[in-house]
Amino acid sequence: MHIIDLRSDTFTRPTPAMRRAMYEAEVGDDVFGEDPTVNRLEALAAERMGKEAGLFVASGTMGNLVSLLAHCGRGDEAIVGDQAHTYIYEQGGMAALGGIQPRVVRNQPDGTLDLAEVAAAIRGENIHFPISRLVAVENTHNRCGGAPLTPAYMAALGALAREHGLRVHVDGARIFNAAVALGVDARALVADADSVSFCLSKGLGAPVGSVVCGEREFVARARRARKVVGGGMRQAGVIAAAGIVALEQMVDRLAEDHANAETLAAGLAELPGVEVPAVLARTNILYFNVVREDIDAATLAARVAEQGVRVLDLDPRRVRAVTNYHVTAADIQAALKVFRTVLA
Ligand code: TLP
Repeated sequence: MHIIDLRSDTFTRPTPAMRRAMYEAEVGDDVFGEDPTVNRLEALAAERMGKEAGLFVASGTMGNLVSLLAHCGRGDEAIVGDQAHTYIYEQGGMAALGGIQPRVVRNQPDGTLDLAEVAAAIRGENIHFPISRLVAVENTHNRCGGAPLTPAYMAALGALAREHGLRVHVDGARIFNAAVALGVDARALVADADSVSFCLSKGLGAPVGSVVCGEREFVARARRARKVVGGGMRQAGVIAAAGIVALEQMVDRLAEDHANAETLAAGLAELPGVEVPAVLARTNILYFNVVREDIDAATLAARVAEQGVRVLDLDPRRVRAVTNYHVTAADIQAALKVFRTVLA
């Protein structure tokens, strides 16, 4: 059976060009700063983000963790969205490993944090209070329908943060999806942030890795944090090589994933009892709600899986489908046919 895997863009496998680059990669001991391929990737990533320096890390989770450890001390507070990956899906790493207290603000449906709510969450000067150190946002926002945050929003958030002496971190796991969907340079999305962590191993197709970017001093602290969490990876050039190919060859084609997601969204919205929430701009993540008595999200996911279409039921009524470069426009039509059969 031909499998159409829409569970996540994390399922993407390396391209032939990546395999070749990995095979041929020049390597050294990266803990000593001597892996030329890692150094090349870090410089390239920093350049693409408009930041001074970059740090190659094992995963998006590690990227966020070492960024938070580099920004915040024990007992400091980090303002995060209630739907944030850092808050929901990272085992509370900031608290567990960094003693950082998350201060939760509701995410708006478009993935933003309301600036008045952020302002209200910032602590005043008082011996009883923790110190507000950081505000973290997610772009694109995974649980908010893959919504991209705009440069205008980031500028306003950055101004608020600076006014109160807070730093800004962007969980930019899918920052290039945001950039492509909005038609802006990724630099414009992080110009007002002190740090960004973006993933090579999602829509960009690399097998492993993320890069944290920011000022040189911040990256030096993040590098120390990476070491203490066991992320010093030695001859990591073997995987960094695929990351370079990802940045050079896989960014522009994300537009195809977005177009496929839009086709899927439009087709699903026509089916009885399916709701597709609107987004500012469609990226590669699509959530839809199954609002019917006779079938819930888990049953729907199981039924379409029998016919080769894989999606994730993340909540009882919510299903997630993520387009990626293994899924063609023809696959989307085939998947819609399966959904039509199951939901008829
Ligand atoms: N997200 C995964 C799952 O954990 C849900 C996925 O399939 O979407 N930030 C964001 C916004 C993410 O979506 C993810 C992964 C991460 C960070 C963590 O990246 P990894 O999985 O590399 O640790």
